[in-house]
Amino acid sequence: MVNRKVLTLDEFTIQQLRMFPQATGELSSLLRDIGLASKRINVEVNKAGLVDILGDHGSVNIQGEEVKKLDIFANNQMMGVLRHGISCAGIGSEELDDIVIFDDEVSNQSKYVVLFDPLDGSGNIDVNVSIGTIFSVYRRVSELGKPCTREDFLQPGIQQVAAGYVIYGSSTMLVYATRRGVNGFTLDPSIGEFCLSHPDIRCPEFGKIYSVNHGNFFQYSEGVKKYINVCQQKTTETGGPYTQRYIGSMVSDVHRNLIKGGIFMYPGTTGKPKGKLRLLYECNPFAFILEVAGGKATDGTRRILDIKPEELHERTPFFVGSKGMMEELEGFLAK
Ligand code: AHM
Ligand code: MG
Repeated sequence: MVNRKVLTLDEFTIQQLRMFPQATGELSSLLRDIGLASKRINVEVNKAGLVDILGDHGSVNIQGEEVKKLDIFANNQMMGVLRHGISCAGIGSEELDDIVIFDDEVSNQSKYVVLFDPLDGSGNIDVNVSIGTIFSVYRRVSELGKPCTREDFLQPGIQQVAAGYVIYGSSTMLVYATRRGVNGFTLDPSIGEFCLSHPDIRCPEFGKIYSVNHGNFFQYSEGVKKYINVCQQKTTETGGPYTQRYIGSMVSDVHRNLIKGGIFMYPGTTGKPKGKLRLLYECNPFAFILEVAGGKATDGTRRILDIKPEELHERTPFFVGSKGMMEELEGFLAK
């Protein structure tokens, strides 16, 4: 039986809209569009082990990495709903080398641009590990009525209006943040709707989990190594040792730490001083979500949300999580 006490994503966004009579509903409509794309992606991700959709697509993306077929499917779904909706003037995607400006009568009047990683962690698809979609929404700085411009996409993360992710896990969840809060919705497959399951998510100030690729340990800076050592030790201040958990699928790793409390790190290495993760598609959205939930995010020295991007695909070292644990880490990085 359908539980009428539970709000669906649409009902929730409309309820939010009603609290602000001056709002136009464009953001709600955009979130609905993303919800629809993610339901379609979810269907294909669930079938991934069954159909001949797995495997390399044979092309290489702008980052020089293999592209799987599902990445392309997910990219096209996201781009399709946003192009056909009324709220988005253009998109940037981790899978595309350049932005796509929609440039039609309706889109040129749209307030927002959206950046997304359509299927993060897709290297995990063929071993049935949770993967996700990450998105980030900015208000345009270019003139309404005209096509959007590159400047709309290269804004610092602090200008995000909303950010979120979908996790295709043991259940499928959509979590999104606006400045007013972070809310999580679980897909009820029986009605095909995202239902509010995690209202007003707050990240615990301390947690017991640290997440990092230990394989790179000897390539990290001394500060990062020392902090990892502290995570492994029992001290009266930290109450450690902490538990190490690293799925290698950022959406799942950060989602778990957001809910349970913890810290996620993708530091620079001697070979790759800027690490692996992309500022615009991966780090900014999670930095925004975690900050709204009470956590912190830095590149080791700077607040992620203050970084002015120079390129669409730039990478940055990334540290994100519970406020208290981030402050512990900062103590080591400053030394
Ligand atoms: P992708 O965008 O190519 O999928 O890569 C990003 C993923 C993140 O989800 C994850 O945190 C990271 O790569 C894991 O990288 P590594 O295997 O180097 O630890
Ligand atoms: Mg990614």
